Amino acid sequence: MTFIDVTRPGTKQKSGNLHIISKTIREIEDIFMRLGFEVAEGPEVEDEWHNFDALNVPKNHPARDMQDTFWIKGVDKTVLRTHTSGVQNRAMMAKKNPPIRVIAPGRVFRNENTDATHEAQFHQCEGLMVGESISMANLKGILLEFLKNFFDNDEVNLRLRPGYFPFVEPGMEVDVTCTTCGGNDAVCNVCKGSGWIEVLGAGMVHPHVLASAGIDSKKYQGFAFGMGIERLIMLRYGVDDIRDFYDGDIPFIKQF
Ligand code: 2NM
Repeated sequence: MTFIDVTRPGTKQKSGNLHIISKTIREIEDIFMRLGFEVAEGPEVEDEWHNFDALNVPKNHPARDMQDTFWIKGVDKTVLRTHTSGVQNRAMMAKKNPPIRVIAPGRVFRNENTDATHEAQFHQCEGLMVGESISMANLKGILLEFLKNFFDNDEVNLRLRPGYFPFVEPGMEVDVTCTTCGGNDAVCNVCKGSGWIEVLGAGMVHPHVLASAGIDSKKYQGFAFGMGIERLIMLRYGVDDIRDFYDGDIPFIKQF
């Protein structure tokens, strides 16, 4: 009988790790699940109706242009989704008896030039809550709870400014207390001394959007919001170029 020499140590295996985007999506899901939200997913190749019509985006809206949206060549009325709102439409359709609380994280696509803060593909997390007597107070409460958890800071505050998104009315832009200086640095290079950073879009779901999903907009109201995941990560860790996430640079990826 021959014995194999087993005394030589094996080669050490290098272990990989989840990408910071995957990790952050899981973390965002955990926060919203604790607030009673379900997580929903849907297709990245979407039909025009789910991506635009059901969301009250007018037929002639510039967002539908080829410059802003990737239309699939040779397939009629089909796009790479520009947001995850189609997922929320399906969630509303599937569960017509509110309350509905759902978030839709995932990859989205915009046909635009890339620079340090823009990529042709990035990740979003949208959220939606529909029920009887849902108001902006609920929107503010949920978002504040999310931001405090995400930035792990109870001092974090938010403010709402008017903004326009076709799917909501009224619509607003949401600023968070500057996570770098806390509003205490007049020459802060992140908030430019204003003390606030824009991190989210939000609003009360437009009655047309509820109606497209078969929900009685006289009886039910809802709020919705959308945030860019890369942007949140950049703020939290001080990453200054969105392209770093996709360069496949191992030292960059390993540091999270
Ligand atoms: C945003 C801003 C405001 C949004 C709307 C919906 C839906 F499907 F319920 F209508 N989902 N997400 C929304 C609203 C997204 O992103 C900046």
